[in-house]
Parts: sequence; C-alpha cells; structure tokens
Amino acid sequence: MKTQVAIIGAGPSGLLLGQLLSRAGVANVVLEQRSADYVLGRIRAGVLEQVTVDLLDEAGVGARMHAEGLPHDGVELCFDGQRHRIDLLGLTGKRVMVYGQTEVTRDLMAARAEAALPTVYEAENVSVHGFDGDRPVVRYTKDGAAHELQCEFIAGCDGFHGVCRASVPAEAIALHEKVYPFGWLGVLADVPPVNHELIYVNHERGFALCSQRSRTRSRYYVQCSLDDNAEDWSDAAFWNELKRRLPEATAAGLVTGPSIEKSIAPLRSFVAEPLRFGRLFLAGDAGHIVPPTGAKGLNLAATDVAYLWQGLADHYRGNGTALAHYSARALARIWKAERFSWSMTTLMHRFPDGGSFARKMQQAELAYLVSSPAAMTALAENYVGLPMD
Ligand code: FAS
Ligand code: PHB
Repeated sequence: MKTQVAIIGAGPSGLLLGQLLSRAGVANVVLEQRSADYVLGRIRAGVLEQVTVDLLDEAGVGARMHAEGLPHDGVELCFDGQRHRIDLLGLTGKRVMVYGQTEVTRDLMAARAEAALPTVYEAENVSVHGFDGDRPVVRYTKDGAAHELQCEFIAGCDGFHGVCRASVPAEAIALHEKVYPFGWLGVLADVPPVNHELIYVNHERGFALCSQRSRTRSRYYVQCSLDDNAEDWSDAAFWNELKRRLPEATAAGLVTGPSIEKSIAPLRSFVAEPLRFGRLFLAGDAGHIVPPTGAKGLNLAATDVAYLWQGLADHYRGNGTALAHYSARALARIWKAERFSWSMTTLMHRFPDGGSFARKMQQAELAYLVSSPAAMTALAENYVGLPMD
C-alpha cells in the first residue's frame, strides 16, 4: 500500500490532521492500535479554545459542536470558601466552548468514515522506518497478516506512549519533564452541573474541579494521591470528598449520582524537542504533555495539527518553507501553554511537602489575582488561548 502521509494514531490529533489533509487533497492513511470504541471510551478533555473551534469548522466537523456544545463566558476560582468569577469574555473578548473530547473524536471518526478514507483500527505491532531518508515505511500486522505502508511523510500522532517518539535515536531528541506528586481522580455522572461555568478549587484538602459535558452530564475531579486506585474510591466517598472541598452553599447544591466513568490521571509536564526528524513529525501528546489544570492538552494538539497541516499542504503545493518551520512554530506555542499549565497547577494544588511558605505564596497569589484586572486578564488570555502566530 502507498500514500503521501501515514498518520499513526486515531486520537484527536491524528483524525483532525487526516481530515484537514484530505480536504487539501493530500492522501493519508490512519493506523490505530485500538478499536474505535476503545478510543471513544477514553474520557479526557472538556474545554475547547476558539482556535480549536475554528479548526474543527475548517475541517468540516463543527456542526454538532455548535448545536450541542456550551459556550462559556467565564470561569471561577474558589479559595478560602469564596468563589471568584474571571470574566473571560469581558477581559479578552473571547469565550471557550465546553464540548467533550469524546464528542470531538466521534465527529472526526464519522467524517472520516463518511468520506471512506483509509483507516486501519486494531493495527498491531506498528513500526516506523526510513524516516531519515526519502522513502519512509510503516509496518504493521492486522488480523495476523503483515502489511507495509510506503509513504512520503509520517505523522506521529500516537500519544505519550506511542511508537513514533520512541523510534527516534536518543541522541537526536531532548526530553524535558516534570512529574507532579499527585493525580486527578475524575468522575463522569449524568447529573446536572453544580454551576453553569467551571469552578477550579484550591482547598487545603486538595484541588477540585467542577466541570461538565452538557446541562445533564457533569465531570468532576478531586486531587488524589498517586498511591490511590480508582476502584478504592466508592461513589459516596468521592461525592463526600468533593463536597468537603466546596463552599457549604455550593456543596448544598451539588446533585450526586452513580458514576458512569471513574479514573485517575497522573499529572506531568513534558516536551520533546525538536518535533521533526527527517520525514517524521510528532504532534499532540506524542510531543508534549501538560497537566490538565489549564485545559490545554487537546487544544495544543489542535494547533500542532494546524501548523503541520499548513506545512504539508504547502509542501504539496510546491512551497516547502512552512514545513521547515513546523517544529519551531509548534514549540513556541507549546512552551507558553506548558508555562500556563504549570503555573495553574502550582497555584491550585496542595503539595504534600510544600511547607507553610508555599501555601502562603498560593494564598497571596490568589488574593492578588482576583483583586487585579491586569492579573485576571493575564490568566484569561491564556485560558481562552493565545492567538496563533
Ligand atoms: P491521544 O493519546 O489522545 O491519541 C493517541 C492515539 O494513538 C491513541 O488512540 C492510541 O491508541 C494510539 N496509539 C498509541 N500508540 C500507537 C501505536 N504504536 N500504533 C498505533 N496507534 C497508537 N486534556 C485536557 O485538556 N483536559 C483534560 O481533562 C485531560 N484529561 C486527560 C486524561 C488522561 C488520562 C490523558 C492521558 C490525557 C488527558 N488530557 C486532557 C490530554 C488529552 O486530552 C490529550 O491532550 C489528547 O488526547 C491529545 O490527543 P492525541 O495527541 O491525539 O493523543
Ligand atoms: C474536563 O471537563 O475534563 C476538564 C475541564 C477543564 C480542565 C480539565 C478538565 O482544566
């Protein structure tokens, strides 16, 4: 089999890239190790920046997002039992869209299937070769049969644990990482959200987040120990802990119910540099990870894809300069999002060995933040998403 671009991974990065490239007339094949249902079963991001909304529209998959998504004009920070609203729209002129990553992925999968674009789910033993030359090759097995895909470029959209970054020689790549000493225990439940906008909570028992997927489906998180297992947390224990981290009046309005998903996500900051290795490109979680506190993971993946799509489309139109700048352009935006996500994580979480001074710094930072229009504007412009260069 032959194609122009082999895309490894059918998460939001791989599917969005495939959709944009196909609309630009660039042939591509998506290879995914899991089944489509498995990919859809992973509950992840919930907040889209306007840049991501625009990209999904550009990809022709924005209709259901506009029909079912929830535009949010503000977000709340809660500390010392008080809730403070950050007026995103008033401070920046922009809002965010609450629309789950699962739905984004579902819309992209449906568009790809409708266009009958070549996609191999449950591709096993995927390996990438020859990307330092002019004739890259991807090998995989499917239903026990060995296959070889000859291509001109490989897009590594295979996430943090994928094969593409792992196939780059150690001496050719620099890795930057910070692992946080806690995780997020997340619960999805078909109960109405406690508030019409998101609430990020700094509490001495730990961080909490009140998010949502629709007016009838909520997503909540509490900071937990890395020693915890999701199955050790009963629904009742989760709801009680969340209530203890919310102001009394807010907790009184919390509607609880059976969890339909419960999982623990570890938190890390991670960047690989560069993001190009000959004819292999890394995009999305394959190249970087952010702690979800800034709601940047999925949005960074989308802007990586935008830069890569522009570069590849230009290449096939006979102009290779944009492709040559992919890594530098993407990394410039990635590092700004890494900084914001790190700063929000440092501000909002309980650090086990942080000590009293670190706690006092958090309280001073929060008190200053909600008293300063300049500080709130700085947070808001990062949260809604910085403009693409
Ligand atoms: P993904 O990891 O989504 O997709 C990569 C795909 O490649 C997967 O389907 C995988 O099966 C496939 N793959 C891997 N190896 C392969 C191989 N060898 N061959 C073929 N296919 C292979 N972001 C937020 O903004 N908010 C959140 O709350 C949030 N929560 C998260 C919770 C968890 C547990 C994780 C892991 C991430 C979370 N994120 C969150 C970030 C998340 O949304 C990512 O940014 C987003 O999934 C990035 O999309 P992709 O780059 O497509 O990577
Ligand atoms: C979510 O809804 O899953 C979500 C929202 C905002 C975040 C992280 C996760 O910062």
